[in-house]
Amino acid sequence: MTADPQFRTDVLRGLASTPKAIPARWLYDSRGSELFDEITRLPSYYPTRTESALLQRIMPEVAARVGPGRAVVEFGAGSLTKTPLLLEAIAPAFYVPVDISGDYLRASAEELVAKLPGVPIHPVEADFVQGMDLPDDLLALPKLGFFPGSTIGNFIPASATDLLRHFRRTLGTGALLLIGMDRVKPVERLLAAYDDPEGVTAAFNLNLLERINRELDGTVPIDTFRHEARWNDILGRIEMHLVAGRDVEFRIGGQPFRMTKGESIHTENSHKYGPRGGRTLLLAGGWTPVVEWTDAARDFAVVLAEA
Ligand code: AVJ
Repeated sequence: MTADPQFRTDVLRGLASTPKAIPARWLYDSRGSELFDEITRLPSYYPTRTESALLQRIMPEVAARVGPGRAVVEFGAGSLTKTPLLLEAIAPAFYVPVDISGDYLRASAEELVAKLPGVPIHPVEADFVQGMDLPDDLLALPKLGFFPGSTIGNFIPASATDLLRHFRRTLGTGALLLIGMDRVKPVERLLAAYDDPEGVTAAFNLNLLERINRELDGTVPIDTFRHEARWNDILGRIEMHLVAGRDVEFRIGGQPFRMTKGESIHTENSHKYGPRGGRTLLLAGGWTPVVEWTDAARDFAVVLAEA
């Protein structure tokens, strides 16, 4: 298999820096996406089921505020459970899933077409993180951006702000944005969600090392590493790390690396927001919150904001 040159660059650069860190997007190869899907069904991983139930409950109200005839632009290829809740409720003019992976986009668009025969789908292959323009035939329509899943939490606040500004530029004035954000909650619950007793999140994290060995000709001794979820209180985020259990040396594409016992590779951030922090982030990104909904336990928030 020929590796993505960006994967090689990110891994070699990330392992040469201090502290070691690799961008989270590389966790999601096909095995990683499968494992993430399994994570969303774990008893201790509350975000997916909490957000889905919340979306289901609030959809009549969302539909009343959003109205029909919009182009719904989802940043990411869309989930078969969450996206239909929105599209069935609001009668959009178009559904526009945007994803960097064309193959994934086409496969998921096909499944959604089957589920929602009445909604015209217009997939766009683009890297929404870099900022992008919509096809001309959609420009005249009013827009609703959809960014569920607390994916915004993967970005450090400076990048999250840039991303929200890109969304605003892509969608234009008068646009609305429906976004999911995970809430700060007791540390034990957060740690359980990111270090489940079943070991699925550990397998998801360790899969990155398998991918490195396979795609980048690596000799990383995977058994030497263990998954760790940490709550970083000052930065308000869960961090995933791969911690070396002993001093180790390995090569990646011929290049040597060494790590000392206890040293880690930081692989993912998942920022959690309180009500003020979440809304301030939206405002900093150019979006004015209009309504915010949460589940009864206040575990997860969905915010409707306007450009
Ligand atoms: C897909 C980024 C929302 O941060 O909760 C879940 C990813 N990582 N368990 C999250 C994830 C480990 C997830 N997001």
